[in-house]
Amino acid sequence: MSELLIYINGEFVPQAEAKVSVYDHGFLYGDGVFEGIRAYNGRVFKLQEHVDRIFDSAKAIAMEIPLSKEEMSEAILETLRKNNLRDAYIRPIVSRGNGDLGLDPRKCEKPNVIIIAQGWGAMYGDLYEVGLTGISVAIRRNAPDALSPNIKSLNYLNNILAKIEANEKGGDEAIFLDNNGFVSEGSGDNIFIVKNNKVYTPYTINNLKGITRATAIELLAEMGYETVETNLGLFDLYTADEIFVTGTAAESAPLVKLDGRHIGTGKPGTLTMKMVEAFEYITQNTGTPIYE
Ligand code: PXG
Repeated sequence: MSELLIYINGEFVPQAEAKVSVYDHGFLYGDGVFEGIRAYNGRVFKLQEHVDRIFDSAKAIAMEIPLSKEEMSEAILETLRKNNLRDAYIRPIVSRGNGDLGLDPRKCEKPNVIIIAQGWGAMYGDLYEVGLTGISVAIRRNAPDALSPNIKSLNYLNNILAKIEANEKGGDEAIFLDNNGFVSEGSGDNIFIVKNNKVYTPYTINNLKGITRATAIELLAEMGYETVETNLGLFDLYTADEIFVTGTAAESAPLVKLDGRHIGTGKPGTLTMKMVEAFEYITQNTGTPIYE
């Protein structure tokens, strides 16, 4: 693969030279926000929604992105064009910027805006057919009144600790509970369950307002299923007929085992597989065109 061009503050820089300062507060403190976006078949899926979300994340941490939403969208498209990409994973990052070793964000003159785009291979491979194994982890999701999980911030240590714990215990994905014992989300995806032909998902107070989650709710509605947002406990997950997770990376993926319990039949469920298909269709056939 030829060297990628990375967008840094309005310029395109070869990968090997794409660097940020050691005084960048994103590096020093996780002080910044990011997005994970995908392009399929020459179109960016839910571009506007992702751009809106990174601006909301920035707003929540009192940081002003030095671009308009239109400029950010165009920069994302231009990064894809510069790299001749049609199927890609796109990572916009906005950090507070270069400061000094102190915490004070007022020392950071201007946010750094970076966009990395690269060709994409499926995250979980054949696990779509086989299904994922989940582990409910001991570490709790960040409390909404400490660091809201609604902010897609550069501080993903909570998620990484969950991933380490799930890996250690032999799982593909971690399932987080919040400090009240309510189901929150996976380390990088939202959770849905199917029970007696009804679909449930947690409220978004304790998880990321997933764009794939919102898409799943729409697709389910088109299939005649209303998704009920409610508090869920581990009991609800263990006794569900089906569980699937949704995310930009995972799309919609079946979770067939949790903490040693088979979920439903232990095979990907009927509605889950319909969702996998519906996702494939919507991602292949909608989105913002890159080249025209
Ligand atoms: N929860 C969390 C904590 C996430 O990070 C989601 C839910 C799903 O949101 P979307 O909007 O993507 O449906 C995410 C998104 C990765 C990776 O490499 C993770 C995400 C996005 C891209 C890559 O694991 N997480």
